[in-house]
Amino acid sequence: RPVVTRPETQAIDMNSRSNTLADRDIVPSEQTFGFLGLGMMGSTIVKDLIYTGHKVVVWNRTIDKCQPFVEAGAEVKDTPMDVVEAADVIFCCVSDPKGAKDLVFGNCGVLQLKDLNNKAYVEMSTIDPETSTDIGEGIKQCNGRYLEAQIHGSRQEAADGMLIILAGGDRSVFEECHSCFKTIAKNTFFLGNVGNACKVNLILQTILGVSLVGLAEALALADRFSISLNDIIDIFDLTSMKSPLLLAKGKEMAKGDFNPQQPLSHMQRDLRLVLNMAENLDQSMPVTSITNEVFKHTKRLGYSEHDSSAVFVRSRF
Ligand code: NA7
Repeated sequence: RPVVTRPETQAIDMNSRSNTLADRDIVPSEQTFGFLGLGMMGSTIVKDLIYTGHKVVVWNRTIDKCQPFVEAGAEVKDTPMDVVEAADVIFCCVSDPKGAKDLVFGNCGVLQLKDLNNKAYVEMSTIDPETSTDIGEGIKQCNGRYLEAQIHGSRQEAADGMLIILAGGDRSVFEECHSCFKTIAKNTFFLGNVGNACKVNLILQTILGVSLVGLAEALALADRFSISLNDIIDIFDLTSMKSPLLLAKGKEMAKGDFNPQQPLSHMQRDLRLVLNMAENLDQSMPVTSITNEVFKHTKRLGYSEHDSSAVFVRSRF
């Protein structure tokens, strides 16, 4: 079993700006925006929201991560509940459905406030439709408005302001977030009821996961034949199969560079959520099931925090 080193944590460069921002002509909303969760995605998003003139109040479980945002002009609060009190619209962007629910229903969570007074809660963490429905109902029962706004894209696409926003729920919240979405995304879709955006996001993740495992297996076979992976990628680039993502991921596999753009643990979480969704519908998804097993095994080999392209390591065994 190889010794696996954790990928280096990339520090957020508070001074970097996506090239696209200058062309977008953003007029910031005058509302106060709360932000819960300053991981890689959350940090990148908040940095750009501050830069484009939005008033932002932040909270993160590991409080140290808030410091650069204080220096950049954000206010920091001690609990999620405090953020909700201080903001009109509150975004949440944490790792998984459990974390997303904890922030709403847990101690010092959003619903401790009892009356949300028509404030808006926007869930950006990748979650399943059932979790989103539960969160949305909790928020509505406390007189709040709810929007699921799933962010589709890699960490680099977030840094470039090139995410795709998939939204469902309260349309008035969607409109109120216009200047924020315009800051961070190249496209924004309103898909109707709560749950729809989560479904679409997870369907897109299914395509991604299955494609990566196919690519990894094919490149591993080439490697066994001692065929240059760079040659395969160059030829692939000339075919009608080529896609920017598969080319980029193929190059990462060839180099063994698994800098986490789409962490492998997130990909496996998404496949698990997809399979749970399918289970409830008796929908057969044999290829996705096997894909999930491949990602699970790669996690066990120590590649949780690497990029999803690290599935190549497992395929080579
Ligand atoms: P990261 O960089 O792994 O960051 C995860 C964030 O989630 C980070 O702020 C964590 O806080 C936070 N987190 C995780 N679990 C919890 C719980 N239980 N309670 C509170 N906060 C929590 O992920 P990304 O930023 O790349 O991605 C975030 C989401 O965007 C994810 O759903 C993607 O699919 C889309 P910490 O700093 O560890 O204290």
